[in-house]
Amino acid sequence: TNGHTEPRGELFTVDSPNVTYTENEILSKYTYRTTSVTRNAAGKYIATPRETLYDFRVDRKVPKVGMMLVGLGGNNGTTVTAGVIANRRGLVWETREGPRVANYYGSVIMGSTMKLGADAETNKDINIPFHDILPMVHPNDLVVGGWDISSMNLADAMDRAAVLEPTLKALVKKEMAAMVPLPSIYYPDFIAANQEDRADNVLLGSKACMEHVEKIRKDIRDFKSQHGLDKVIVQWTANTERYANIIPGVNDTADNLLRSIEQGHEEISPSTVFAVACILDKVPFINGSPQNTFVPGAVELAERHGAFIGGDDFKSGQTKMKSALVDFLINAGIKLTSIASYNHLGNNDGKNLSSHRQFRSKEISKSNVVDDMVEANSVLYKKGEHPDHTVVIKYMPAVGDNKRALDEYYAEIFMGGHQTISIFNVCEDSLLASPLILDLVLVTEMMTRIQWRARPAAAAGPTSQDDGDFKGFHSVLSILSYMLKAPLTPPGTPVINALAKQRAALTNIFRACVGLEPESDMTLEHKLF
Ligand code: NAI
Ligand code: DG6
Repeated sequence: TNGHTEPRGELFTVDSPNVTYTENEILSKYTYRTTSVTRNAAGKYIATPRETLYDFRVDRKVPKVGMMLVGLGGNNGTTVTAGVIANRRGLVWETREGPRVANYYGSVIMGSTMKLGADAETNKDINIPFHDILPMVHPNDLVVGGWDISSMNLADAMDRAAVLEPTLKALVKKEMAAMVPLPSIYYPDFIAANQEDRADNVLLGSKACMEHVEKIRKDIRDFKSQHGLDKVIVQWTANTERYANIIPGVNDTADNLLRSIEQGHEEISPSTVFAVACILDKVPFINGSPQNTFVPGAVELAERHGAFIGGDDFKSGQTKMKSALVDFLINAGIKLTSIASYNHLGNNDGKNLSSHRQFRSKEISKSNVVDDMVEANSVLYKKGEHPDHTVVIKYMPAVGDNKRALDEYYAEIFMGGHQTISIFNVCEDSLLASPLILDLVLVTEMMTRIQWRARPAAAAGPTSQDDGDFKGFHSVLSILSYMLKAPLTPPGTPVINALAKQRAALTNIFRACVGLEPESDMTLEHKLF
C-alpha cells in the first residue's frame, strides 16, 4: 500500500496526500464545502461557509455484470441488446449513406468527456472519457437477459420493432435468435387492453403472489450462476403501467406490501412485484417507465434491505431538451410563460399509451419536470406561480418508432415583448433510450462499489483502511437523475430536474471518490496574470 500504486487499466492516478491506492481500493479523504444560511434579527441573510469531511472507498475490481431487462422483447430491449452485440464485435454495416460503425453515441458515460485538469506545461485542458473517471464496467462486457410477456425470440422481436437497419440486423441475427425472453408476470389490468395479443409467455396467475416473487428471484439467481456473474442489475423497460392506488394498509409500508402480495391484492402491479423480488436479494432495480412502481412500501423495503432502487421513466428526447432549455431560459432571466408539448409515435409504446390510464402515468412524469427551476427564481415567479404546461401524446402507426416531438416555448422578454421557440424533434425513440439503459446500469453498478463515512474535523492524517463505519449511499439512487424524467429521491429530499445540475452531481460525486475537486469553470489561471 502506498499513495502511488499504479492502477491497472486506469487512465490516471491522483497524486495527493488525501488519496491512497491499494491493490483493490481507492481511498479518498474529501472535504465537502457548502454554505449554510440563516437570517438575523433584521431579516438579513447570513451565509456561513461549512466544511464536512468524508472518506470515500472505491472497489477497483471491475466485476462481471448481468443486465436483466423486463420487456426484453420490446423496442428498447431488442435495440439495446443488438447495440451491445454490435459494439462488442466492432461491427460495420452498409447504409445508403455509406458504412456505419457500432458506437455508444447518446451514452453520457461512453460518449462524453470531463475535464481532468490543465496540462502542467501548456495550461490547456486535459479531458478524459467520462467512463475513465472511475474503474467502471464496459457495456461490451454486459451479459444481457430478461423477461417478456411475448415469447418471440430477439431476432424476430428486433424485426417487429423496426428500428435498426436491415444490414445491421443481418449481422446480429444469429445471436439474437438464440435469445428468448423468460416468461413474465402479466396482470392485464395494469397495461392497455390492446397489449393482450402479445401476452403468450406468462406465468400462471393474474394477481400478485409470493410465487411470482420467488420465481423472479430464482430467475435472477439462475442467470447469475449460468453465466458466472458477480452481480446482476434489473431494469424495467416493459410497457407503461397505470398508476397503482396508494392504499393505507396495502402498499403504504414494507410489511403491508409484503402481506398484500401474499394475499394477492389487486392493487399490486407487476413492476412492484419485480422490484420486491430484487430488493429481497439486494439486486439493484431501476424503473425506466413512468408508473409508481416504488409505492411507499417498496421504498421502505429497499431501505430496510439496503438495496438500490432508481427511477422513474427514461429522459430521452423531448424532456431532456426541456430540462436543458428551461434551465437556460430561466437562468437567462427570461420569463417562460407556457410550454406546449405534442408527441406522435407509432410503435408499441405509443399503442399502449393510447389507453387513457397508461397515458396518464406518462403525462404526470412529463409534466413535473420544470418545477425546481421555476421555484428557484423568485425574481420572475411569485410564490405558487407556474408556467402553463400541456402534454399531448397521440398514436400514429405510420411513423413507427420515429417519434415526432413538437414543442412550443412561449416567454415574456424585456419590456412586455414575447419570444416563441419552436422545436421539432424527430428520431427513433429507442435509439435515444438504449444508451440511457446502459448508463443507468453502469452508474448503478459503480454505486455498489462506493462506500463512505463521515469523519470528525479533528481526524486529519492519512486515510485508514479499516472497515470502520463505512456504508453505501442511500438506497434511492438520486444520482441517476440525469437519465430519468421523474427522478426518485430519498424520502423528504428535493428533486432536481435541471439537466446541468444533474450532470454536475454525477460528475462531481465521481470526482470526489478519487479526491478531485468539483469541476470548476472559473479558469482563474487564464484571468489572473
Ligand atoms: P415496447 O412496447 O416496444 O416494449 C415493451 C415490452 O414490454 C413489450 O415487448 C411487452 O411485451 C413487454 N411487457 C409488457 N408487460 C410486461 C411484463 N409485465 N413483463 C415483461 N414484459 C412485459 O416499448 P419500448 O418502446 O421498448 O418502451 C419501453 C418502456 O420504456 C415504455 O414504458 C416506455 O414508455 C418507456 N420509455 C421509453 C422511452 C423511449 O425513448 N423509447 C423513453 C422513456 C420511457
Ligand atoms: C410519447 O412521448 C412516448 C413516450 O414513451 C416518450 O417517447 C418517452 O417517454 C420519451 O420521452 P421524452 O420526453 O424523454 O422524449
